[in-house]
Amino acid sequence: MYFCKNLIIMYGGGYLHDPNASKQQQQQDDPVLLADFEAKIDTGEKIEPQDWMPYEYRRQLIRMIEQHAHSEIIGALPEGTWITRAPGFKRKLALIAKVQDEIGHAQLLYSAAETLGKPREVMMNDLISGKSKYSNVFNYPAKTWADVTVIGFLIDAAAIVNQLANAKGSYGPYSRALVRICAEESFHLKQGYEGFVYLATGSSTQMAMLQDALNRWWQPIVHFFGPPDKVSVHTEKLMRWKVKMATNDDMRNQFFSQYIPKIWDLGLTLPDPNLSKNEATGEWTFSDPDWSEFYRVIKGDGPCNKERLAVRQWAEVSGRWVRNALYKMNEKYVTPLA
Ligand code: FAQ
Repeated sequence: MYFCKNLIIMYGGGYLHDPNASKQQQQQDDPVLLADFEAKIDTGEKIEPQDWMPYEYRRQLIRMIEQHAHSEIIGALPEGTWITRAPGFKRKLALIAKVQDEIGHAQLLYSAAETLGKPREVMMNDLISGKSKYSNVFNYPAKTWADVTVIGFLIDAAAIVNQLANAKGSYGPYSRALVRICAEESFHLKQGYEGFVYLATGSSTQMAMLQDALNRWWQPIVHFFGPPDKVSVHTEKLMRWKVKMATNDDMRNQFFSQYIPKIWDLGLTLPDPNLSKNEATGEWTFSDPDWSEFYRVIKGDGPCNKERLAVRQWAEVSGRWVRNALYKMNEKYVTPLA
């Protein structure tokens, strides 16, 4: 807590939590400061934590970075359950390293969100109480080893499309964190693709297992980029402030162009008879996925939401003694006799 308070003071993040300001006062932005801020954004300058920023810019960034950080730690869970069952020593090692990287990404992202004034403990409480969102895709089970390769290949690929775009965004700490995260994600993508190709070119049983996993994951992956632009709530404002650098539909289309050909080349199919590309425009046609399922999942009612949060709640309670020990660094501890 001491550390968080220092961060807030250091970066001026108290703006969001000023106890003396009413909500209305906090939301009223000085028009001159706002014009300067928008001019900076237009010239491509980065916004840093100590800079003045509109209330809504700060609020939106906290929302997005926090959801991203939560997605990383929850995202480690479906693959994490496969560490002990990964086929062979090398695949175990690679999976351990990947899962560890995802947790590291969460650390970077929580730190970036903290520079905006929301303490990590509050973010963690909002996750485990179910108040905060995290990516839809991590609420589905990884039933077989093929699921792990689909996650490593296609979900990491989808994350890279999104994060490479966001890495060019206006908020310094977030964009710098994303540069490093993308470098690591590209290794994940390589290990996912290698495992995916191995199954696709293996026995008919391996191929069937992969096809089954792909069929189950396709719709959640299409959902991953968010609702269509015409109903996306935040895109317009976030694009204006260069927090998002591409729309949901553009990112989804880019992902289709880069990865559908790779899937088809391996002789696999996708569970959408309408998938086709207009070569002249580069636009893909696809069946509208079931968006009611997407909203149900992100509101907490997916196949694994309860299980995922239960793991985080358990980790919070059973790791509390470690955090308490860290916060009281000056306290003397008994030296163990044995
Ligand atoms: N899941 O107005 P929009 C990873 C919500 S990291 C859940 O279009 P926006 C690494 C949205 O929050 C994956 N909720 O929203 C890894 C909003 O609800 P709210 C995470 C979603 O923000 C790989 C509502 O719908 N990446 O995978 C989703 O403009 C492998 C309206 O939507 C990031 O978080 C969704 N998919 O655009 C780890 C990147 N989509 O808050 C382990 C940063 C939308 O009003 C293994 N985030 N919603 O209640 C973004 O780029 C954006 O937030 C989007 C959504 C593009 C995800």
